[in-house]
Parts: sequence; C-alpha cells; structure tokens
Amino acid sequence: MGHKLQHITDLAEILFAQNVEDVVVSPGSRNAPLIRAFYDRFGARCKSLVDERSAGYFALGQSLATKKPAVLISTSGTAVLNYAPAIAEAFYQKVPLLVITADRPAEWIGQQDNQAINQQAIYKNYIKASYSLPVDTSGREDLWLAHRLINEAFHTAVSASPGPVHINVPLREPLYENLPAVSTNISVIHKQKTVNTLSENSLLHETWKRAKSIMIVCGQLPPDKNLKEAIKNLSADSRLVLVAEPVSNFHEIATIANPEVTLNSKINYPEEAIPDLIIYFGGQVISKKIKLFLRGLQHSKFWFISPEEQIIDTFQNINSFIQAEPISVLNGLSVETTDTKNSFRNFWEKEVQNAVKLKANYTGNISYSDLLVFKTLSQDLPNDAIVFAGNSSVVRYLLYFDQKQRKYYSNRGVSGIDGCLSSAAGLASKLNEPVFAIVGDSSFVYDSNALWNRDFPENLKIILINNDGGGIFHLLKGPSEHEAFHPLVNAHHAVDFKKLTEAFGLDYQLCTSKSGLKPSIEKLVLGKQNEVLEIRTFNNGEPQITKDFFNYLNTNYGTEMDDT
Ligand SMILES: Cc1ncc(C[n+]2csc(CCOP(=O)(O)OP(=O)(O)O)c2C)c(N)n1
Ligand SMILES: [Mg+2]
Repeated sequence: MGHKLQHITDLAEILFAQNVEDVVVSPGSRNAPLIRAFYDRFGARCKSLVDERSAGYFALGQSLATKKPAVLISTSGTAVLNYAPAIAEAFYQKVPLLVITADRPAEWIGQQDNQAINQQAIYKNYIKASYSLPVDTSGREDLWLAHRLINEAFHTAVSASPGPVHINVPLREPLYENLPAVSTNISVIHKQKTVNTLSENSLLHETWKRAKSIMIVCGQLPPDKNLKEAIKNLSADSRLVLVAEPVSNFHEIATIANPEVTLNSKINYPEEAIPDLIIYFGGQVISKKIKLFLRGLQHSKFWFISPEEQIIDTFQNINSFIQAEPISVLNGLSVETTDTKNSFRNFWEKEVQNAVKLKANYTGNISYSDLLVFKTLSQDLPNDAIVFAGNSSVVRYLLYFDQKQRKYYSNRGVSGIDGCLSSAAGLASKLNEPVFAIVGDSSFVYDSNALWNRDFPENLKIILINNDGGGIFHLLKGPSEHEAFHPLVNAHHAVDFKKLTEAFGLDYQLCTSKSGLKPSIEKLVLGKQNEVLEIRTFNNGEPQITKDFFNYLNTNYGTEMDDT
C-alpha cells in the first residue's frame, strides 16, 4: 500500500518537471498539504497573496510574461469563487493558468461542514478543462489515474490555444501529516507539437494571389518576435494594409496603428478603400470604428486564422476559416511588389497622414485634460517601455497617439476593471525592465489589494489617472443623458490616494497641472523605486476636450490639411 497523499507530492513534482516556474499560494488550512508540497519543490518561487481575486490576476500577469502556466493554490469555499474573474480573463485572452483548489472530500459536501461548497466544475463556462483528483492514492490504480490527470491538465493549459485549467483536490483530515517522498514510478508525459501548413494550391493561396487589395487585421496578442518578422516581410507586398493597434504589439510596423483616429464612421468609403481580401487573427480589437468599417464590407473575402476550433466572426463577415497558428500560414504566403503605387494602399497611407495632421492641429495647444495627459504620456514614456494598459478609457486614449516601440499588455479578454493592477504586478514580477501600469481611479480603488503584497515588484510604476470616477461613461452617448447617471454611474468619490498608497508602503507623487505633467512623468521614469503617480484632472468627470476632439475629426475629415 502506498501513501494516501502520494499524488500531492507528485503533483508538485510533475509540474516542476514540466518547467512550471511560478506558484501563487493563498493561505488556508484545507490546502495545507498542497502548500507544503509546492514549497518543498518550488521554494522561493512560491508567493503568498491573501486576496484570491488579486492572486488570480497576479498569476495571469506572470503567465503573460513567461508564456507558461503559473499555478494558483487556494483553500476551499468562497476562496475558490474569488479566482473566477481572473479565470474568465485568462480563458478569453488565452493565457495558460493552473488553478489548484483544495476541497472537502465528497462525503462532506452539503452536510453543513465548515467552508464547504460544491466545487465540481465550478468554473465550467470559463475553463478549458476541469479535473478532480482521487481523495486517496494509496492504491496503484488511483495513483496512476492522478498522474495521468495531472499531465493532461498541464498539456491542456499550454496547448496551441492556451487557457486556464482547474484541478480540484479533495483532502481528508488530518491535514498536517508529513508528506511522502516522490514516487519512484512518477510519470512525466511529454507532448510533441505539430505544425499545420497550407499547400500551394490551397484556397487561401489562390485568393491571396488574385487579390488586388489586402487588409491584415491583428487583434490582441502578446509580443511575439517571430510573428512580427513574418508580418513585416508580408508588409513589403504593395497590395497590403496592416491594421494593428498597440495591444496587438505590431503597431510599430502597421499602416494603421490608430484606427480610432484614422477611420471615420460618418462617411461612405470610396471603392479604392475597400479590400478584396481581409485576414484576421489574434484576440480582441478595441477600436469601434474599424469594427464598423469591416462589418460593412459585404463583398470582400474574409479569412480568420486561429489554432482553435471555434469560429470567431467579430466582423460578421467571415467566409473562410483556417485552424492553425497564424505564423505557419503567413510564412507560406508570397510577397508581390509592383512599381506602380497600389491605389488601395495609397488611399490608406494618405488617410493616415491626414489624420496625423488633424490630430496635431487639434492637440497642438490643448489645456489640461485627460486628452493632454495621454498625449504627454505617449510622448514622454520611454520609447521602448513595457506598458500595462488599464481598461475603461485608458486603453482607448492610448489608441489615439503614437505608441512608438512600446510593448502593450492589457486585460482585454473580458475587460474587467477589477484586476489590472494585480496583473501588472504579476507581469512586472517576472521582468527586469520597468513596467508602467496606467489605470483609472475606479480601477485603482477596485484592485488596490494588488498593493497588499510583501514582494511588490520594485520595477512597477503606477500612473493613476484620477478623473473622479468613470470618465468613460461621459464619452458614451447613452449613459450620460439620464438623470441616474451622476449618482449611480459616474461614481464620484473622495478617496485619498496618497493615504491609500502610503498605507501599503509605496511612494506617492501628485500632478494637478499642465506644467507639472512633464516633470512628474520624468521623475517617475527616472526613479529607482516603485511609485504611484496620481495625475488628477479637473474636468468634474466631463471630458469636453475629448468630445470636441472627435467632433473636430468628424467635421474636418476629408479636408486636406497643411503641414503643421
Ligand atoms: C469588474 C468590472 N465592473 C464594472 C465594469 C464596468 N466599467 C467599465 S469602465 C468603468 C469605470 C472605470 O472608471 P475608471 O477606472 O476611473 O476609468 P475611466 O473611465 O475614468 O477612464 C466601469 C465601472 C467593468 N469593466 N469591470
Ligand atoms: Mg476615472
């Protein structure tokens, strides 16, 4: 007979052997055997974060940096439910995570035992797979089952379409016994990756060859050098226009990197602006204008490339779908160049130039406002900075300006405001370079437990844009028109961010004026320590300057601008 907790020691051992790097533990009693096993194997790579919601997002940030699944370990009960927001984000952003939850044994569920809820398939709508380990592995067959499930869980998390996986671990008392040594017959199962390529006479190759105008649209993706190289090679094709926002991390090589400023929803585009072929891959696209434009194209060929089985038709026009890694498909396409200017590419290049001039004209001398803050940040953050963009209006404002060679991360899987700081902290904890997290005031308060971290990363610099509540709702036409808006939606507050920040032991500085912007950003950039820079804008939540900016773009669209 083996030991009843053999699978607990082996769980940590197998994941270590599979090159998992990081473990985030949230304290509890039911998970005591798990904590011991992982601490024995992973040592200082185990971090402790008490708030499971924050821990979940922190682990997601770590996985974004390493592209390996970080492990989460919780006790039973509501702790398990608090992982749910980060799991949903990881599921839709396709970030690998291994979520290990301790549980009561089955006989005690629903029996008014302490801290017990039904944890079976608890994340069922937002998880790639859910496993439950045997409660006792003293028998050979049970241990064999546990080994196989652990290996399968790992490989499911890191498959071509990665995501979160749940391993529920029922544990009987006593919980503080010594654990056994690693099994002599431990099984570490390896998996070989296959690569799909398209044959020369495939439908996409034929369509690609015949197309006169091609638009490649990239959604959100983590920075990827090889894919960038493949797309860069294709950009030499004179028929091609590349649409890539900062969160795609291809903005630096894009034809249209700021579609929200370049495109205009109020006009009908001429024939020469319409692509024959559109190829789309990656996650979410942020700009509403590019979505509207693409949804209006009824006669173009529309291809979607994804390693997943699911057909994602964000632009409501997909006619063909390739299940493969985008890089393997793109590398197979041949570049065509012509001496004469392609009218489609020419059209969009001119649109971009014109939008740049319009924007420069309007923002040349604007007063202190959210728009000016983002213009200045876009100019003054280091050219190659790593930025974690908060949700709500932050990520949208960044779209209006040139983001240089920066790398962009953001919780755009489901766009919650509840874990941006925690994810940024997880990301920074795995990188040596400074990481700049930019978040709104409501987002900061919501996730202030991100600062409740003994090992808060020194290289994380937080820029908090305090516009007194949800500025985004002012920019949307609907919400601000109803009298319920101010009391219920804008959510004004009187939070003292200096006190809140200092309560967690972080340095703080405040900017409240146009003249203070550049020096405070410079101080933040040059500072060696982590720090919170609060930039307070006094528009009483009313971003009139931003509204006027879009009116100006709409009114002047199509007007040839002089150079400024
Ligand atoms: C968890 C969660 N709850 C609610 C929302 C809806 N929501 C979107 S933006 C927003 C306001 C955010 O305000 P703030 O962080 O100050 O950013 P600002 O709009 O001012 O840029 C809210 C409540 C959300 N995205 N996520
Ligand atoms: Mg705000």
